[in-house]
Amino acid sequence: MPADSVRFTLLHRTCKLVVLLCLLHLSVTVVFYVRSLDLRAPVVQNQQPHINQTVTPKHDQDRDQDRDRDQDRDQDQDHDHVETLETLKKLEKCPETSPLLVGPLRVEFNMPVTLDQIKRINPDLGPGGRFRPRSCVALQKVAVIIPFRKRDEHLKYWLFYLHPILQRQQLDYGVYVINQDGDVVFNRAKLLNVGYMEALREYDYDCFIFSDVDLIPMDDRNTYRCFSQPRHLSVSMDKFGFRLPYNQYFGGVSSMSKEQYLKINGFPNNYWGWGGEDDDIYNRLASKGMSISRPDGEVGKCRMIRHERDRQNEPNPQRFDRIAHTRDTMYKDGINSLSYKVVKIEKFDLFTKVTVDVGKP
Ligand code: UDH
Ligand code: MN
Repeated sequence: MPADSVRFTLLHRTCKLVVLLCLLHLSVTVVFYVRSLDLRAPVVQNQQPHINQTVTPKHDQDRDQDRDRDQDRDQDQDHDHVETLETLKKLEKCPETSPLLVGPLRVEFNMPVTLDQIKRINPDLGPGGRFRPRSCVALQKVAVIIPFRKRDEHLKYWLFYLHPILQRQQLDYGVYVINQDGDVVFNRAKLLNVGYMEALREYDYDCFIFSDVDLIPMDDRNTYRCFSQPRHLSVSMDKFGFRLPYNQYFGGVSSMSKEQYLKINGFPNNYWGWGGEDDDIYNRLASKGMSISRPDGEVGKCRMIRHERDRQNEPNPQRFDRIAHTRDTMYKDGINSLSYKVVKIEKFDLFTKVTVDVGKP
């Protein structure tokens, strides 16, 4: 082969190699560029649902706590800026379903909780356990009424779990603990009537949640608000094997609008001791042609803190006789015949405590 031809082949091969290398380099660059685009999108999406969370879903709770703290710090810094923007534009109504909800929650009662710690993880609460969302106007003004006497340990867990849930539900709410003064026999329904009256003296609430102190929802989609019919919220309790004990059951946690409550003349005042008052309330609703609205069994799951029967709250032997006559008694016994004496009103950081003398049987 002539020398020229040898040189040409060599040059030709070298050029081919250079072109191949260029192509290789180009494709590697393209692959890395595309991958970097793919990676960036999901990270942004994953960060979204963590905004404003305090209690997190079952499995991620511990890991998320540090991250949430960091985000809270960032949010505090952004807060002034957001506030100015909000005052500039008129706030819109909150959406029908809050975007902050996380679904199923881990609920346990074996760790110690303190009021200070609960206060720290709920920095947006106002005195007396009041809250309203910052970014939108809440759809309902909700008073949460808790009948109470000597259950401080249960109340701590209630506050620990419920405050973050109620905030994620974007409610304009206040928590009222109605504490029966003295040691005479307990009267749950009368305390609920007192709660209705006392909450309304403070703010123009349009919805009332009546909750036992020892019941905690296991899913934040179980919204503590009012519906077009009276709502039973604790539909699937661990103590009843996560089932409804009977169809007419209305005990534990329920909600009623002002209108629904007034239509049945409130609750009975003369059920002293344990039992029957919830069935009386059911009879009142039924006699007014109302039906019970409920969440489904999954969303309505909740846990009751285990406890012994309290002193001075023995089963009421008169209860069967009384619930047989609801339709005759409901118009003279209720919110229109309620009498009580307020002993003390205390505004704590996490709740308002109304101590009340409800008299005796
Ligand atoms: N409550 C008090 N203090 C009392 C009694 C009742 O705060 O002394 C309130 C409290 O909000 C409670 C609610 O009234 O959640 C209902 O009373 P309860 O929890 O005693 O009713 P429950 O049906 O219990 O849950 C019945 C007694 C179970 C005894 C089980 C023994 N193993
Ligand atoms: Mn109980």
